[in-house]
Amino acid sequence: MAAESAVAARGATRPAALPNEAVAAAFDEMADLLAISGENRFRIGAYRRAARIVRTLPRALSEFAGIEELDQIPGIGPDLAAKIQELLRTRTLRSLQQLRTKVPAGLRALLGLPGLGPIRVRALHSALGIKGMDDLRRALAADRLQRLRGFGPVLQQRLEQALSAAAAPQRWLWSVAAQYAEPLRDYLRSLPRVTQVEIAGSYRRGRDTVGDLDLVVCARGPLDLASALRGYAEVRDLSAAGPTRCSAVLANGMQVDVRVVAPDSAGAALYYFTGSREHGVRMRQRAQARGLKLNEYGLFRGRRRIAGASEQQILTALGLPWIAPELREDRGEIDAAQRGELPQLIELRDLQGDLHAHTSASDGREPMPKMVAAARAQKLRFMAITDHSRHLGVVHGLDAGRLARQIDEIDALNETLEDFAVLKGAEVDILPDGRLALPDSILRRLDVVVAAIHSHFDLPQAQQTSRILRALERPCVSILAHPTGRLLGERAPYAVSFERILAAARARPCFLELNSQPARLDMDDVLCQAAHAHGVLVSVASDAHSGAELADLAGGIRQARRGWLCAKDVLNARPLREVKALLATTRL
Ligand code: DGT
Ligand code: CA
Ligand code: CA
Repeated sequence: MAAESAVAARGATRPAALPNEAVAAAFDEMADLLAISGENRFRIGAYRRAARIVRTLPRALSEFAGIEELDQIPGIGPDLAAKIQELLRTRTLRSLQQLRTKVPAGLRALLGLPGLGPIRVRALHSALGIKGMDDLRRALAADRLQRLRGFGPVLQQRLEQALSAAAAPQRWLWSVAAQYAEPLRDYLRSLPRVTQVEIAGSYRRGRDTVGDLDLVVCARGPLDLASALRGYAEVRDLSAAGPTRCSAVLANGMQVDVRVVAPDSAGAALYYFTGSREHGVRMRQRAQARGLKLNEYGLFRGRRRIAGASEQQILTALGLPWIAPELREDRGEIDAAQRGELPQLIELRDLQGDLHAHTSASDGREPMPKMVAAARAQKLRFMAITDHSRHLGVVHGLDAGRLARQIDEIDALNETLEDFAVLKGAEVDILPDGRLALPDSILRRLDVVVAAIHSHFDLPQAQQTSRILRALERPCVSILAHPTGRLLGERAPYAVSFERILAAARARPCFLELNSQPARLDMDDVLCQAAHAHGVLVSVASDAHSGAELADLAGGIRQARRGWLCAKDVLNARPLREVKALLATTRL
């Protein structure tokens, strides 16, 4: 009992460490509010850069030992270090609060709309008194934007479209949700009488975005969940509070559903709240067909519970092997499990190397030796350096001359490395007409050419498709990078016929990328399945712009698992010798 109350006291008073994402979000907000206020762009840029640095930091800021250590982070000076310290201590910034009193809260959201930068947002505010999305919607409906300079009919139409899309409920990147979900899970685990806490819902299924968090808490005996949640610093509000179920809203607006269950029901509850809804329906039908009843408390024959403590117990009682959460989407996984034909899903440790990474030679943040060291630290055996080709969009893109020098640099570096190979590569722009931004003469000297679209996203489908097909016909192209161009929450996939691209990739042959950047995760799970069905190997690639971003590969693997991929379906899960041979087949 004494031990228990000690844990209780620790659980109740331990403040939740502020997630790095919250620090990054505060800096982003500073930058936005300064921009709307018309502040100087260097100050704005400093906050934006700091947000990016904090977001890709592999370690929690709360673990740093004070200002001195924070100051050591590359790109973070003493002023920003003090701001981080203030955030960690007080969870806010005085300067941010002052700005908030000057700039209406709703104006910030307008910056996310297409065509609206700080200058236009300021104009909307000063000329029309617009304070947010609703005001803008009304102003558009009443044709009041006509009188403002710089708001032509095309922009007005784009704004109307974007405003209706923005009305959809907010979703969070999986990587952002993780920064809030995992500390909350750990906090709940520290409470007395709690034996198990799992994050369920779409988060556990590894979806690329998450609508809300669902946690299942298993406790022996009573648990005052509501007080526990109120005592957690990130919780802003409890929207529902009962003995077995609470809903909370976090400081950033994220909704959290928490259920408390007894040990006998822990597996059943976890299964139920992991979902998906459609998968759950199928499972209950399967139980019914066997004269059983499945719900969040267990699997029952009449009133007797025959399984419930663990998920595997329930699956076994229903005659099924383990079904990984990533597969529970009602895409045929239950039938495949029944037939014993579920794929042996790829795992992070299966990856042997990475075929898409940048260095400070183009827009990366670290020089090649640092990137290589980071790859080795991740136990990878090879890494392709694929800096950008020279192009309007990328300021430091490589032309043929600089790429030739980088090739020499890689040859020299490889001389010094044991048990690791640096592959020579480039990420080459596909121009609007399907030509590539670099000539064959230099591309032929590379081990891997990653071709990518970085402009003209809104061509009509037929034109976009033939643009890509034309690029894939080029003799040196090995991999089509981020094949749909989507940016989660920002940019829809471009219009293309994937059937034709997959058929071409298969015939050629060349490979498709699953880009692991948290906002890309491109291809999605459905396209991964299509690639597999067409027999096209997938490169699960980091697209890292710093060593720390190699950690994003874990997200790519989650998505690959959702796409039913095994290690043998993934190009860079094969040993280097095989990868080299396969890349050689892409040379016509
Ligand atoms: P999200 O939050 O939109 O990313 O997606 P989920 O899948 O996390 O959905 P959510 O949070 O509404 O519910 C979590 C899981 O709980 C869901 O996958 C299945 C289960 N669940 C929740 N409500 C219901 C329901 O009314 N009926 C059924 N069959 N299952 C439910
Ligand atoms: Ca959810
Ligand atoms: Ca939920």
